[in-house]
Amino acid sequence: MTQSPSVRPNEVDAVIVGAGFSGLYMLHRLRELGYSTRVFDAADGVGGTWYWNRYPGARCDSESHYYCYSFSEEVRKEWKWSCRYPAQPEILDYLNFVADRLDLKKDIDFGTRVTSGRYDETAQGWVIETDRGETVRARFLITGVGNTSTPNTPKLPGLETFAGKVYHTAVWPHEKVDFTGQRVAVIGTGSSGIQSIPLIAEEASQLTVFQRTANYSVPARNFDLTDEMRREQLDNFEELRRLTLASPIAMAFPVPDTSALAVSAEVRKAKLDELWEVGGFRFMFTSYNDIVVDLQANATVANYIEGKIRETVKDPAAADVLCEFNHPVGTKRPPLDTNYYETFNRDNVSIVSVRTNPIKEVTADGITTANGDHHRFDAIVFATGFDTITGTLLKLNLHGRGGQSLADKWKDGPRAYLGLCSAGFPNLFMLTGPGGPSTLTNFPVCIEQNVDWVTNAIEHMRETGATEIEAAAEAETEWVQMVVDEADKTLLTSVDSWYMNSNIPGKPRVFTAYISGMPAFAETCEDVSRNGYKGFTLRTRQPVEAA
Ligand code: NA7
Repeated sequence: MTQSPSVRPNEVDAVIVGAGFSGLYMLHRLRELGYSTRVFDAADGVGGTWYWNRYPGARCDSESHYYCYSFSEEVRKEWKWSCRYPAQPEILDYLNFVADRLDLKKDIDFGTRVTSGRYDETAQGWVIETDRGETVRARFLITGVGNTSTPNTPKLPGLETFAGKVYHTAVWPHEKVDFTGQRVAVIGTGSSGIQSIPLIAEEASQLTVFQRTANYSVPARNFDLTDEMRREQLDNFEELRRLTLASPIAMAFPVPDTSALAVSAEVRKAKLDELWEVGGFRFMFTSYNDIVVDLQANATVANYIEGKIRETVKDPAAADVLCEFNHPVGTKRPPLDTNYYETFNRDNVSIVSVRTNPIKEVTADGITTANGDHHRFDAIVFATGFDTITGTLLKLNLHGRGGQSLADKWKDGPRAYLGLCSAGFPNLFMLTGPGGPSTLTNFPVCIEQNVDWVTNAIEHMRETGATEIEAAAEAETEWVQMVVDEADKTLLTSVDSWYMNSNIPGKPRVFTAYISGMPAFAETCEDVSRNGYKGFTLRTRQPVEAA
């Protein structure tokens, strides 16, 4: 049974924000080592992103056997994934299963949002406030708030006058939304739009897709797992884990070692044909090693995908819009789909290019575009993504040393050493934080590494009597610069994307992810701790002298 907030301690070793993949494992590690913890989550249950994103078609793009925790052999053996890419309800069931198996829920305050955090320099700890009016003191504040957790709803003129229903994929109702017989608009063609459009199209009487950026989607080719496949994955766990840990994107498949330009067009086509049938991220990430670093290599794959789209979509005008590319393939988060392009062959589906024909206004009964066309709708679905990376962290309203706010410190872009700690904000750890590799990797692997490293740092402090850990400003500056310099060696900084912090007008345009891969990141973190927490300052609180 969940304890009521009033009987929980208001002074603990650590406060953890978020009860998704990160927060749950963090709680488990700290509790196992005897640290007192409070965990807060605004949701009424565990799951983080998988709690909120319940839109039709929501599913994982990493394969199930490595999109999960690895730390517990029991969990691994007791849980059975149904398919290659599980849908949201199954992933949420998994996280509930883990939380129950490890008895985590009793230590989580659900339905509670952290509204502020202030670092008390004298006490060397955080003072955290919640929307339930509670104040909790903790030596450590650990955020596990995810990177895609604050929805972005564009401020379309007139939206408030719309008389129909408005949905956002990231805060989908818990009950089924029935679009049968309805005229529906979907705005946005990132992963969420691409996953939901085919299913909404099956119900709606008419579906209009508003596309700002044409995306390069690859078939997921989901399939059910047989007992034999599951047994094989378990039997080969060590080898698959080795592959995962050696992979820059932390996925259990081999890293390609050939340039797309080093082979003939025929050989390249044969390889891409083969991988197109395999589907999933294997298409992009096991084919050639220079797709996101060399424009010419990139074009070979982009052209291949364009060919597939034009082969699939029968209406040339719709295909033209779907191929209105303005960025190299792989420079925005690559989506995977099931029947996305095929959906545009349905009589009830059409597409509008917002790039050439922007939305002028929303009226009571629909959407008017710049060319004067008026589309009538019963429902509008925003699949417009998130105030990514920094959105939720900044909403925590954190103030560090000298009362400086994180929002002020990050006004020109996020700054964090190892993507985990920010100078001036001692004893704050940001799991999967900005400047770390998480958004370019398979999350659970990065999360486990982050949590283990933070746990070791806290253990090191306990062993040495240190009470405060803080990233040094110079180490942080070097890290932030290195993140940008490494990204500049690729094509990813040449476009607007949420990796570039530039998916929403007004955000500072700066690359936010460590691009050199999970193995290099893990090794760097190890090197930092092996060398006395290089780049950090550790301090010990002096006892207050008696008057
Ligand atoms: P994304 O990937 O940020 O996609 C959002 C989509 O919405 C994308 O096509 C945007 O176009 C579009 N968008 C955003 N604002 C507007 C406005 N004002 N008008 C029209 N279209 C707009 O979010 P998702 O939810 O799909 O996926 C997020 C991540 O979750 C995903 O990458 C996975 O990691 C899981 P843009 O490309 O910005 O021009």
